[in-house]
Amino acid sequence: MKAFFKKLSLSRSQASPPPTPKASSVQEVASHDAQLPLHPDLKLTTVRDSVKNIERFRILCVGCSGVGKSSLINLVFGVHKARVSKYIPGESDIEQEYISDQNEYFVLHDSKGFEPGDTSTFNVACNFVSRRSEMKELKDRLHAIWLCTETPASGGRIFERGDEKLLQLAHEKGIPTVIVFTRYDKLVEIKKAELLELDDKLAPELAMQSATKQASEVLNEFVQSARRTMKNLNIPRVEHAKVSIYPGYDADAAYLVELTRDIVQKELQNDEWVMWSVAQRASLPVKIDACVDKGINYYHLSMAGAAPGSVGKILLRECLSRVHQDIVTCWNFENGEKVLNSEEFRQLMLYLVKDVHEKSPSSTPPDIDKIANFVTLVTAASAPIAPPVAILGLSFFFLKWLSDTVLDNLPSVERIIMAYTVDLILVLKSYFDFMLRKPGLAGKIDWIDLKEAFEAYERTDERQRNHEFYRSTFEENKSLDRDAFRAKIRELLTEDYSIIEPE
Ligand SMILES: Nc1nc2c(ncn2[C@@H]2O[C@H](COP(=O)(O)OP(=O)(O)OP(=O)(O)O)[C@@H](O)[C@H]2O)c(=O)[nH]1
Ligand SMILES: [Mg+2]
Repeated sequence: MKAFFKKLSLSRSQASPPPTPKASSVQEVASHDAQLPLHPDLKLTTVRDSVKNIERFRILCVGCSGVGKSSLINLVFGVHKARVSKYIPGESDIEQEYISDQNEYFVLHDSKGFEPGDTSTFNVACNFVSRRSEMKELKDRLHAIWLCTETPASGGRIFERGDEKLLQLAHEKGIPTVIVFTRYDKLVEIKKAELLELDDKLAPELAMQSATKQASEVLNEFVQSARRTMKNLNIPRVEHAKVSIYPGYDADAAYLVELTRDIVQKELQNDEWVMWSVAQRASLPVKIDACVDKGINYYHLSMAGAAPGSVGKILLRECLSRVHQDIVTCWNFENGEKVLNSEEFRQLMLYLVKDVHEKSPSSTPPDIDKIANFVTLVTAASAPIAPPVAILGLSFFFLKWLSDTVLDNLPSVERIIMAYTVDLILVLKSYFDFMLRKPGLAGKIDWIDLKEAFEAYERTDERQRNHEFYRSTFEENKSLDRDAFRAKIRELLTEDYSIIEPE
């Protein structure tokens, strides 16, 4: 996964006045949906509602210089390089907001660690945390803290008194906090070297296996001891995660992302967890969960007569378009607006799901050659603005049906919405997987690679199986209620992915 997160560059702006992003999709989302009311009873917010309200996930990284804060941020948010200022004595760097031009959905505050006797850094940090926790607007509040400390290799105190006090304060202010043990690979390497010194004939894989186990035991002892100290100081339990930016430790970064999401979801009352799911680029399950929980809410809002901007009934094509936009926002690929929200990509998605609408007795797989021709046309220099739908063989009747059909509890409508949602998530997932094997891609999306992702998805028998499922589940006169609908989508998607718990 590391390859995905290689590039990185954060631009810096001052906290006050708040940063003005360039022509950004945050702004586009905000202006596009400015007039959209939420439906308070239903709590059916969409991904775009969360982006509109929260704008960016605001995270504070605290830790001594060199512990690996910037490297971790690069890894988790899939950016190239966290340009971090040199600390100037007396200047409070924590106030500075770092906003990446490669991932605009998070804002980073960076604080050096608390050395004994350095009360000024500590006071500035506490002041910042208190103030940011009390701000009126959700978007201005601090949404999470990562207290970073290098994974200890030998005995000694892990936390300074200042760290303990910060944990206490974060608890009082209700700010989700995780203790992050960085550069974990170094502990594993130490253990491996010790083992090889004892037995130089030990096979490298066996040495690595034992070293991994021993490192985990050593860290666990530190954690238990730190927990005892905190208990004595009446500091409530704070969750922890270990990380490394090195290959082979991807599951640890994904676990940190999942843990952060869980704590944010539990401690904060709003949709900050959705903003987190959008901003991070290290965990597939976190993205998929948010898509399932929020991505199809426009459809449910429409069915409840509460869809934003609706006067009368919503048309199926409009609904698919809103669901599409929401899921694409959640995936937060660089270039996502340009490629994934294009009319051409929407046409490809319709092509992918059209067979669930047709009356033939079994699903027909999409023609890979047609997709290839279509992509060639889309990417050709002399291409017309919208390539002829005819290449894909999207029938006039199918398109007209989508454009004329009003949303209703009709099996044919539910079938298409479910097929579109699941297929879109699986194509994006396929691209995500594919990208990890191509170091140069690093979070960007383009047509040629997207085509390969389509083909990879097509090669799985998952598509065929899912399409048969949609057709059999939504037979004539059979429809699902909101919870059952969501549960089915989750079921179809979770067959294929699972959260990997690191040791
Ligand atoms: N072995 C190992 N080295 C790491 C890891 N993460 C970061 N490093 C290295 O540690 C050094 C410091 O990393 P940074 O990410 O710049 O640390 P920082 O906490 O941001 O440091 P300041 O910006 O000075 O506060 C760099 O040389 C990184 O390459 C890791 O997981 N394992
Ligand atoms: Mg740094």
